[in-house]
Order: sequence, then structure tokens, then C-alpha cells
Amino acid sequence: MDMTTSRVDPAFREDVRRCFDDESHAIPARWLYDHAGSELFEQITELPEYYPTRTETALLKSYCSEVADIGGKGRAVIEFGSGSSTKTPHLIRAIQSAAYVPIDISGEFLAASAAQFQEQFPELPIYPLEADFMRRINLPAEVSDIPKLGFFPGSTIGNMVARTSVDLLCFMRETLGIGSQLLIGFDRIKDPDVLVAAYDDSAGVTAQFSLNLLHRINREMNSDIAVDQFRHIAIWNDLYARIEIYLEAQSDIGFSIDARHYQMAKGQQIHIENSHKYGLRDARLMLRAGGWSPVKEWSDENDYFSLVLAEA
Ligand code: AVJ
Repeated sequence: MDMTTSRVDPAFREDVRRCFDDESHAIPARWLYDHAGSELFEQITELPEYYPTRTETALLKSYCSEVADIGGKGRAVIEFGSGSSTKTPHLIRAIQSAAYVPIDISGEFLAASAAQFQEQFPELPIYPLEADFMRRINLPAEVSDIPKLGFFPGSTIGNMVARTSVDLLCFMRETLGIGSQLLIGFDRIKDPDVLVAAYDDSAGVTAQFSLNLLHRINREMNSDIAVDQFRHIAIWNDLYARIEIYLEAQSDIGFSIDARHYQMAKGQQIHIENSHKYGLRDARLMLRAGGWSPVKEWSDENDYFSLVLAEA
């Protein structure tokens, strides 16, 4: 069996082809998270410049017990984009969760972290779900009668443009049901230098994370992109309040993907990620547009990051 082509997700193939065929030169950010990408992202979360993870984790540690007090107690936690699930134990413990449903697009990564989680919580029923949460999801029947708390940390919502975020929040409301709660992280608007440094770290880990997308195309789609001919770029777009990440060709370059030939000129860019930042009122409005009522919010002393609890 030809492993290089058999593993490819048809939706990934389609998005990559579209990127080069119609010259949109954009690939959705979710394809950054194959196994290697998920591992690189874990490394990003430990970088000195990358403040979101440690700031949000500290907020969770300090305020999880309040979530329990505002009706979170005993709920099943449904985590959208669970990755390595490192923040979740605080929440599970604080609300004495009845069950845990981690949802992630990287199946291999999901299985490993679910197993690790089970060791930490031997009694907790865990139902891992390998899925792209941007498409509609059916929750396991085992949690259908348990009140739910959606958990969407990390400002993952920031990868989406506003209308996609609102669509997702609407999906989540349908999936979780009326009376559910949602605990969601929003990265805040701040000094652009701090933001750019967080997405262009001095150790070059974020660059590796971005460039892994090209390696992934090479691995999965029979292609021969010279990855070392591309450079990772992070810029702050103030009008859209977002960090934009590009891969820029450093020379005129030709490559083939799945036997189709493509050409990029020196300086041409592939747009691979947006990371939107929010004012608190932006966050509240976004939630309300998606059918969620903000209940309470917590921020760190610098207002670098906020956690918002909302109700459907
Ligand atoms: C996982 C989408 C929240 O936007 O901060 C980090 C992804 N990309 N560094 C973010 C990311 C480059 C991250 N999110």
C-alpha cells in the first residue's frame, strides 16, 4: 500500500489544490495540525514569547471554582480542539465533571492524550471524538442526558473570520443544547510588538510549525516543494485586528503536487493563518451573535487574555 497517498484527507487535498489552482494562495489553518504540527504547537505553548497558554492556564487555575459555583458543577465537559488537553484537568476537577468528550482533528494525537487523561482520572468516563469541529458533530449517546459545558480554550476561535466564528458558535449551541454553558478563551488586542513576537519567536519554533504545512503536503500529496525556499512571516493587521501568517517564496520556484506543476515567483506568499484578537466587547458581541449570553468573564492583570463563561 502506498502510505504517502492513502492517508490524505480528501478535504485537505481539495484545499491544497484550490490554493494553487485558482491562485488564492491560501490554505485553512486547521491543516497545520497533523501529528508533527500538533507536537510543534505544544512546543509553541512553552515559548517565552507565547503568552496565551500560560496566561489562560493561570486564569483557569484561579477561577475554575467560580465556574462550578455558577452552575458548572457536575456537567460533562465537551472540549473543541482538545490537542494535548493540558488545561482541562483543572476544570474537570473543579466542577467534578461527570464525563469528558475531547474532540480533535488529529486522531493519533487525540488517542494518546485521552489515554494519558484516563490515567489521571481513572473513574472519569472519557469519549474521545476524532472530528473536525467546524463540521456538524454528533455527541456520543452516553452524554445525551448530562448537562454540558463546552470548553473552547486557547483563543482557537481566533483562527476564524467573524462570520465563521458566529457559525461555529451557533453549531456549538445546537450540539450542546439549550441550558448548556460554554467556557471560551479570547486573546486580547494589545501592543503589536508583543503580538508579533508571540507569532515570530526567536527560537524559530513558530516558523517550523508554519513550514510543517509544506512538509505535510510533501508527505501526503506526492509533492516536491523545496521547503527551505520559503520563509515564515507574521504581521499585525490593525484594521482586522489580527495576526496574519504567510509563507513567502524566497526565490522563483517550481514544484509539482499530485503530478500537477505549479510556479511561484520570489516574494509571493501563501496565507496560512489568521489569529484574531478581541476587545472584551468584541468577545461579548461575538458570543451573542452566536446565540450565547455572556455570564461572567475573567482576565489577567495585563488584560492579555480573557476567559468568558456564557449560557445558551
Ligand atoms: C491555536 C489558533 C490559538 O492563534 O495563537 C500559535 C495557533 N499559530 N502560533 C494562535 C498559533 C502560531 C494559535 N491557536
